[in-house]
Amino acid sequence: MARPKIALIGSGQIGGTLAHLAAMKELGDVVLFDIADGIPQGKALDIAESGPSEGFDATMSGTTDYADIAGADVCIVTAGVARKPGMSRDDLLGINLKVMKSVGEGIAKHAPNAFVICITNPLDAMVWALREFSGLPHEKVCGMAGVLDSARFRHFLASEFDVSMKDVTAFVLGGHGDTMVPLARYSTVAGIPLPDLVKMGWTTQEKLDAIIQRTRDGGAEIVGLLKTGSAFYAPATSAIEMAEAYLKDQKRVLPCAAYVDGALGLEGMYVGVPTVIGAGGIERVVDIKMNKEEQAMFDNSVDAVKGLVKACKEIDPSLG
Ligand code: A3D
Repeated sequence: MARPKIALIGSGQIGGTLAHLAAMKELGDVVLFDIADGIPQGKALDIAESGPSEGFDATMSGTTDYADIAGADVCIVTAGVARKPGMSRDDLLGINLKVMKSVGEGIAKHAPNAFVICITNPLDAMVWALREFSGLPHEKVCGMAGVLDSARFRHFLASEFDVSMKDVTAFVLGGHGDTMVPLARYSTVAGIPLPDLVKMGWTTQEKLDAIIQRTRDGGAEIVGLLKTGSAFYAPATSAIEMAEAYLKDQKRVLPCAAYVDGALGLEGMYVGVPTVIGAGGIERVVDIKMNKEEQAMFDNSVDAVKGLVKACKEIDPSLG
């Protein structure tokens, strides 16, 4: 059986890291695409030359021609611009919306059967626009944000409790922005919910609140340190986790920006929710129940996403 084909649309910081990770995990043959001629070809050759030492079997190629992504099983989209210090994710909207149009059309023409994972910011609006421009089925187009935001939350919690991060599960829902909703009640250490751990004296409510805020600001913290761009190692790892769930039909339960129509009281929109990812793409949205306070935070986040989608429609009336 032929190896799966993974097309990476955008070969910048995240795109290059995605290619390296996909190779190391032998998820399939990789095609790096970018409009900046030389970058995808150079990164593909560099990673291919790490193959003999690492011992992976996967071909790497770079291109500026959409025809080369033909028949891709997975497309991961990072094309566009990233944040610099002082910019919010929403500042990227106008530029990246135009990029989503060309990417959506390229995927529709050459890889219409792919499972598409969008990473380009502002995430929830861009994944919606990418789906509109590509016309692919909703369950085959999703966005990566919740896995990363939850991983950041898990990392901070594991450090606070001095336990293995393997035993920390966490849930972050809503839009990928300042309004994201880390859900303490559904986050656990080996099944013990965070509010119980506060009662047990493992941490204080104040410390937990600070960790939740640090999770919300997790992207900005890295932008502030790097000064030249935004995070790329953890975002790439998170998207690879989703791609692997699809390619291996793992039925992973992962939070991601998915099309929700009916669940969680939402009607036909993309936002961060718990999902099941398997060979069918987004196979299910987990319709969790929130308490009043959580629901209010989620509603606020949903409104922020709706505002961004409205702005997209104003910029490009064809999105109607
Ligand atoms: P960067 O290193 O700048 O790479 C972007 C690449 O896209 C560059 O190589 C560009 O040449 C290329 N590009 C620009 N326009 C096009 C086009 N029309 N077609 C194809 N390629 C194009 O950025 P990055 O890799 O650090 O980040 C990529 C995106 O991910 C940005 O929008 C970030 O804001 C976003 N991001 C999202 C998260 C989430 O958690 C959702 C986290 C981190 C970054």
